[in-house]
Amino acid sequence: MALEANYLRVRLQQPGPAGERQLLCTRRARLAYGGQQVMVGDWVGLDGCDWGDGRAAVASLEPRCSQLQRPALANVDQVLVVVALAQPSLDEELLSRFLLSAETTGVEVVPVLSKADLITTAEASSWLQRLKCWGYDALCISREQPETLSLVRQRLAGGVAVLCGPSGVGKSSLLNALVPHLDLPTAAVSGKLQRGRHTTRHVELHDLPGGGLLADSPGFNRPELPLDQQQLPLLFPEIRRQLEEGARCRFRDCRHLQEPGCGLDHSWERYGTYRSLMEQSN
Ligand SMILES: Nc1nc2c(ncn2[C@@H]2O[C@H](COP(=O)(O)OP(=O)(O)OP(=O)(O)O)[C@@H](O)[C@H]2O)c(=O)[nH]1
Ligand SMILES: [Mg+2]
Ligand SMILES: [Zn+2]
Repeated sequence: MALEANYLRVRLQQPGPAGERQLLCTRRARLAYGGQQVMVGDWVGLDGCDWGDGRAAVASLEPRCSQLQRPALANVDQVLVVVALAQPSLDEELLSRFLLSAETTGVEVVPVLSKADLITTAEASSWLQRLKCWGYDALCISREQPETLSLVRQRLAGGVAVLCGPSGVGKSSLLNALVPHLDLPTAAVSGKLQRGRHTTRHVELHDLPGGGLLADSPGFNRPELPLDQQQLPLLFPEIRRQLEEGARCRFRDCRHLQEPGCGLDHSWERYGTYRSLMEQSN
């Protein structure tokens, strides 16, 4: 669940003899000799359980189904890309950049548009519609509208998810609203740059009442994108969808730019973004 100084806080798959849910664990030396670094989100095997003290040792590490670098988190099922609809106002170039960066994880990406209370319902639906065309089933949320939070709960039930996005968009506020008694620090968006203050610093998984685990992450303002011509097309759901539906190009290494016999439709909103990223890449 979390790394705390020299300890790992491990949640038990089944509660202990006195109903214990978590143990504070050290690492067995052989883990380190095997070159294995335990990450938050890892499934681990324990030994030496001392129920009286609530202590144990991590003795083994299960293979991962996914691994994120930033934040460092294993076995994530969904990356929630949170951007604010207002304060700071939604910049589509930045949203796209966060989505593409999240897509590099290979994990399902869910855009979450926050602070919906600050704009009209019509504006919010038009954003949802637009994201639908990009290939995303996005969520609109607001702390002031509890029904929007239940949609998030439903979407997260069961899996492991992480909140990513710029600073000040309300990631920690969302987690506080979803988890009873949680009181993560949040900070007002300040100054004329309309940026948050990077309030969140460490990675930790939180149990959601409806099932599932959710981690917060510190916001950052502009993720770097991989400029790899092989990988870039697959970061766009618009392209993936066409290929899944059977679109074929004459050349196997078609970059979907000006090649003869390109079988993709190029008339989608973010095609210009795609083209300029491909042109900058190698
Ligand atoms: N109007 C409105 N404001 C919100 C909402 N959610 C959060 N805020 C405000 O947005 C500001 C930033 O919230 P945080 O939760 O600290 O943002 P964060 O994304 O965790 O920021 P970092 O930790 O810096 O990455 C705070 O002033 C919150 O009160 C919302 O639904 N509506
Ligand atoms: Mg935060
Ligand atoms: Zn093509």
